[in-house]
Amino acid sequence: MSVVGFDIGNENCVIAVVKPSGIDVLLNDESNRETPAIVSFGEKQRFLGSAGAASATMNPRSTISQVKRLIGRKFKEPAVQYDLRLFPFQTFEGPDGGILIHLQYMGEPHTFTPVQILAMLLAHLKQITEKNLDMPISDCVIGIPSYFTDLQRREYLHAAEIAELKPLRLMHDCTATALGYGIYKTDFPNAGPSYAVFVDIGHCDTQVAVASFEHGHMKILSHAFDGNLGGRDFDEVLFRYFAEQFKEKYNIDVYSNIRASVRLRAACEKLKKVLSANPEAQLNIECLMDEKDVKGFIKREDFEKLSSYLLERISIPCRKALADSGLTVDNIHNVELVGSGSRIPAIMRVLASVFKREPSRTLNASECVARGCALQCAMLSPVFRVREYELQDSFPFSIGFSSNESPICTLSNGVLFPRGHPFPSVKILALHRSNTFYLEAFYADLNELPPCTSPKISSFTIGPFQVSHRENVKIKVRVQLNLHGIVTVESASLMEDHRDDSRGNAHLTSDKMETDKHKSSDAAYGAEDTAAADVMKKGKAMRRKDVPVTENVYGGMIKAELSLAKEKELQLVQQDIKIEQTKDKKNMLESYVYDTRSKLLNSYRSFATESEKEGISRNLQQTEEWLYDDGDDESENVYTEKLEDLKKLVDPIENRYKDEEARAEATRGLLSC
Ligand code: ATP
Ligand code: K
Ligand code: MG
Repeated sequence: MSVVGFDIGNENCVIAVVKPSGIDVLLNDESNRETPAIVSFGEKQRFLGSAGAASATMNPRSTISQVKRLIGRKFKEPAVQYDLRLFPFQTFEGPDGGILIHLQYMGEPHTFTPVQILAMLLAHLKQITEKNLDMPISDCVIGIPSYFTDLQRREYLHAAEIAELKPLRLMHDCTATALGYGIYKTDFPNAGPSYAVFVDIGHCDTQVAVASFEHGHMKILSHAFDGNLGGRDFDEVLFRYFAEQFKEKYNIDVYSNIRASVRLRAACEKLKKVLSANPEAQLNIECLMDEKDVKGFIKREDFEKLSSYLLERISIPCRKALADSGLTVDNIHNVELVGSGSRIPAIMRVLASVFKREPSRTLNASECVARGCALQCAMLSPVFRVREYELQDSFPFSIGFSSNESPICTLSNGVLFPRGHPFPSVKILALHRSNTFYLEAFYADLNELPPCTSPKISSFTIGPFQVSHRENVKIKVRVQLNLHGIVTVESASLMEDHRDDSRGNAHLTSDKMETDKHKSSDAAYGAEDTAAADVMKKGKAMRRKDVPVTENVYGGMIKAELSLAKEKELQLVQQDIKIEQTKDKKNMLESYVYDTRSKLLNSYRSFATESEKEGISRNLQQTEEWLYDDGDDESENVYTEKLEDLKKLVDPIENRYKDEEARAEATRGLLSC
């Protein structure tokens, strides 16, 4: 059993595992610590991660990146439409209003949902992990943005299921970072907790969290975000600058050419990185469009001026997180800056002015999320022992519950979990009903959410249950905001009062929230009471009976779609394996040709007649030519047969050579006795 943390970025993915010696970040097939979040569909197989990145400019229309941003979103959302215009691949609106990705694969049109693409990426990361650890894995913790909606979280779990992974937790990125920071922290102030702010600037988003740390535990006080502000937006500033310039200078419109846009965008991202270390940078792209080579130049200060509106926006979530935490800058002991998007030097200045201190970079900016996730996975895993450490996250959105149209009287407006509520958390509702009823979970304040989020989360049917005399009975409903930050009704039970005078009393009682339990991390799963057990309450004998609960989520995959997606993924995997095996066989044949050729000149020299040598050489020559020509793209069987044919010719010589070797060995053995 292994414990693994995955950071799935819009640009890069990182895998961390906890080992007895500490936390390791795993290397991918190219020996890199970061794996591009790219899935590319070639002519005959998929290319995932680094291999996908390599074919991005060759095959832009069938190469999918930034899929994380499309999970659980609607095609028509303005922010989605903005993103889709930047992507070289084709998308459509699905029947449920979601996004469908349309591409050519193996000469045929194919359609995938973002969840399927994410699953491919997860499966690839799983494969890298298994190869590294040399054992199968499934338990993991996956980082997610704190602003993910209920639906996005559920869709992430679906993707994980397709990839045959079992997330013990979907963990907010900044919470993971804070855990990795806090668990090793020893330098606490003399009195009271130590407060730190985490600012994570990635490729597409900016997330901020304020946390408090004390010996043995940490608490997230607030989360804030801008879901549309990251390194990518700075690339876009450069892209637009040069695209305009090239219209005048070279009379080319890169906007009209997908490949040219993809190449210019990639070049602008490189240029941006150069500007992080140098006061100026040059851009050179050969044959960008209309067979024209282009050149460009920009100074860092001009880049900063062009992107000043973006730089200013970074301060907004920072101030918001601080305000929501109830602290002021004077309370903050440390500001940690992470995420590779934060490497633009001007960002330091913005943060220094917001927090009135230079941010630190003590954490590994690109690995901290995965490391924190791996740690959390170890903490949650039953097979791993980790030092006792208490971790409390805070939920960024207010969630309300209503029943048959009217809010359940809890806090104002039916809010059951107000914004900033610690989670995981369980609340028990005591309702008085005589018949099957419905509960609706909804977002109580859409201003807290990314624009265009629907307020509807899910609905729950509670019932049927039997009552005598059509009277109201007391139903206890356990509502959970679980470890993933997903709202569910865990169970419902009918409370039967076994005293004689109980009837008639029940309907006088109004609906209410009975208890509010929130415990940190894994503890929350332990239900404190069992259904169908007798409980004694104020001397009364209460019997509880389970009432069925049916969940209906608004949007997302249904069971049948999920099993279809699993089947489809298996087929795609089979095809990839088939092509990989074919390549292996082809390589084997190729090396056999070269090997045998050199052996004919060396070890086989005195074991073959001239005519044998000639015959074999001719065959080798023919095979080599065939490999570059008709045999470049053949099936596995054909390569295997060719190899067998060659071996039939060569084996007699190989055998003579081996016999002689064995004789010589035996003689050596005799002599040394
Ligand atoms: P997200 O968190 O949005 O899902 P991610 O986790 O993949 O995305 P990161 O890997 O943290 O994102 O950061 C990627 C961004 O960092 C890219 O926009 C990249 O261009 C940018 N970046 C990397 N190195 C530098 C650098 N030296 N200077 C400026 N930007 C950089
Ligand atoms: K990342
Ligand atoms: Mg990130």
